[in-house]
Amino acid sequence: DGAISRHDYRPPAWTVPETRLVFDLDPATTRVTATLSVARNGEHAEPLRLDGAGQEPLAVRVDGVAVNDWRIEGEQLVIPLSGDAHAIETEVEIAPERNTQLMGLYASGGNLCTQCEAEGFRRITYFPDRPDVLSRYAVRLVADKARYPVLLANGDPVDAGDLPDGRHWAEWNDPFPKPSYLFALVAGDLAVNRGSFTTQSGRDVQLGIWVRAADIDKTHHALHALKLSMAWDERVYGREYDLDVFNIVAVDDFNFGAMENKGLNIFNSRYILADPDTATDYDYDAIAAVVAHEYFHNWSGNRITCRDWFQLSLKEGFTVYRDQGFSADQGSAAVKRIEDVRGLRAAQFPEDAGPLAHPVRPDSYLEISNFYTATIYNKGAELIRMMATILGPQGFRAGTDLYFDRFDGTAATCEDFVACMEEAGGVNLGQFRLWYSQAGTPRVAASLSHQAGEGRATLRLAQHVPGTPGQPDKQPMVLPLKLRLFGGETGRPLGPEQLVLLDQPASTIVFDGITERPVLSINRGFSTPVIIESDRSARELAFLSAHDDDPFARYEAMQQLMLDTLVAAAVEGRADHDAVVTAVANTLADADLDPAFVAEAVLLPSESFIGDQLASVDPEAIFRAREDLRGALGRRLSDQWRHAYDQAPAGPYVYTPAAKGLRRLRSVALGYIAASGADDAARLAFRQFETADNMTDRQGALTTLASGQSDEREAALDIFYNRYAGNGLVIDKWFQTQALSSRDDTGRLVEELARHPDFTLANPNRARSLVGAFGANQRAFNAADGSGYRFLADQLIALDRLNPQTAAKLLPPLARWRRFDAGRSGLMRGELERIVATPGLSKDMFEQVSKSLG
Ligand code: BAL
Ligand code: ZN
Repeated sequence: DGAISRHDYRPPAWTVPETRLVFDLDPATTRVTATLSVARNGEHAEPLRLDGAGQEPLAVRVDGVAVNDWRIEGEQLVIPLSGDAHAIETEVEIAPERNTQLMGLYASGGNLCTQCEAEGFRRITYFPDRPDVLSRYAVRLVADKARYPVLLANGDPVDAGDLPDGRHWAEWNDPFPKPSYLFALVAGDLAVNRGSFTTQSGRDVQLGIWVRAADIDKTHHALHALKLSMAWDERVYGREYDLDVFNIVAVDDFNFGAMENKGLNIFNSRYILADPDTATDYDYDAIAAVVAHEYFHNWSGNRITCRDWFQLSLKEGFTVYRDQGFSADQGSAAVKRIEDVRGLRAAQFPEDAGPLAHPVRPDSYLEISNFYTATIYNKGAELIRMMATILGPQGFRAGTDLYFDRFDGTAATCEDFVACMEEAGGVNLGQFRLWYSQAGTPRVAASLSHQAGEGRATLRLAQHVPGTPGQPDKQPMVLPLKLRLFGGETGRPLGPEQLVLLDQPASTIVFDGITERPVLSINRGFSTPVIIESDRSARELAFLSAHDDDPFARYEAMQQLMLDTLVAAAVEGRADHDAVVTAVANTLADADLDPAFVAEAVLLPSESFIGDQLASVDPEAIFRAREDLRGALGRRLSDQWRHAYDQAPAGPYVYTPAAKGLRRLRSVALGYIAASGADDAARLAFRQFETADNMTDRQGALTTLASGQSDEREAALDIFYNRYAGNGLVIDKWFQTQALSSRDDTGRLVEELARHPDFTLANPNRARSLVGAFGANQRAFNAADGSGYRFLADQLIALDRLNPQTAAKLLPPLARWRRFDAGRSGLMRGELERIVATPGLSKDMFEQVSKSLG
């Protein structure tokens, strides 16, 4: 059935120590001449197999002599070879301007660029397109000089010159052997913001951020973040940069967020371009995080790459963990942890609980593009975090040093990484390895009892890992749980924080010397990515939300209290808001707290996260329960919200943790003022919208207005659109804000927006801003008449023809059909069946839909 299995891995029959590529670049027809030095790998009589994508080989030469005994098998070019080492030359022609998949060489905004991960290089030239074939690349680019004055590729520049016919050339050499997925070139009319960085050993590196000339003023934040990342990786992991240049190019049409090509990162422009007028604080944070992530890949991904794509989390999980650490060090570590856990719960937990669940190291796939998931990335990062917790800071650093040292220049496996942790940390991670092979989010039942007479507390823990596709029965995992007891009367900690490794199905922990009624703080810092089912009362949760010394646990207690309240309201119609109102009031009144933390703590859980707690999702009941609680909080704490709203940072916009926190709290407060039904809410929001000197405040106000019914709503949307017409990234926000709005007619508005002249499926950011955002809008998407499902299916069928990879990533909202009532699930299934019956469906979409139905 075309599935690829991890257990079928075999080392490559031929290696390619050296690769020389010549590109005669043109958007309509680009000629690629590839010369591969190939070497037989071991004793065998296998021919050379080069991956392609349907190109016609215009010439095949072996050791300089044209041959015709080659054949095409499937999409591979098969060349019989007699000796142990040969020079293989092929020529093909490709058409970048017709490449709508945005994989391989393609055109974006008048420039030419590449994206090769995972299997895009085969769309450029014939090559063993697998990550364990590492080659040294020398590249010559030839192009029209007026149209493409800038010619970039991996590695260091060698030479450049002019040709007689208005064309010019540039040569680049990358001394580091790399897999083909890290190949990159860019030809374009670009301006550069240059910087430099001196490494810890004293080498000067030229940095360049390349964008269209009009955007050059929006590159300072990214350049600054790059320098911070380079210094951070030296300080925290001892990793130094290794080439003379490091270039980043921003392009508007991009499937991923960015790509870590050696020495030539190519970025989705949304993760480079920022100024206060067009980018929110969230954008600034994300830019720094993605710049850091791609830079960190230079070691965790490029110097050490993956043996095969089943090992994807080796580089992605580890690199996400590294970028999370970097971001935590730039501001509030507590707030960063809260944001990361919220992201994990929004994307990874539902994935792990549905038909697309897969282990962090999968066992099989049809299309690897479908495995760039929250499980590989974010759950993968949690696995690294747990090992760091188990080993402690010194042990973990010794482990990463050993890993970088031992596997530098190779293609490694997840197992290699874990073995280094084990060896350097002096621990046994045998059972821990189940985290790589077992899918599903473990559930931990925790129950604390107090034997007052004996001065003892007893904590009973039990774990359960739910069945997932292909894995009905699970073994118990190793769960590193940080916990601490607090005195319910005095608020004092009853002993230090403990790290408990729960590795049995059930376990009992006894605490002696507990005379005061204890309250349980568990999974502090979210030390293990599980669902805790505890029997803590509303009173205990409110207590922890005010007294826990771990900020994450404090946030978590508040979330649990809110969740319990909202679930009771949605399921039983019981609307008892008192405990939440009191707890939120206490948090708002606590002057010692960081406003950024307060903003996170007082925010209600999302509609979809509430839905995840229910046996069957009732989108309308959840929406109403949440709106009721928002309204009650808004009305009953009206003065407190007004007070928070008035605490604006002084002076013009600055991107600092303190100013960012105040802006965030203000926008949350504005949301509650609007929820209260206050007469002046829309006026207040509109005034903020009009007077804001930055996008954070402007979009915050627009978000509040977009869900309402006021006259100001229409006015603000028009002003916003006209002000930013032509700025694609901001117009994306205009589409997204409306797609995420919670009005009774949001579904109809989204259908209208899909007919807007600025809407196009050809640009992935635009497609995601409308179609992706709408899929995340639980109530609107799950309209009982199935209109949301039909809309998504129509869009996905159209997008699949252009760009299967981006289309397939937007499918998961439909995969959740089992979570809904019979009416909705029937309608969702109907759309899945319609998609899968579409002639010419991509492998990407087929895999996602068939697994969803299965
Ligand atoms: N490697 C694909 C993009 C990223 O994760 O950095
Ligand atoms: Zn990555």
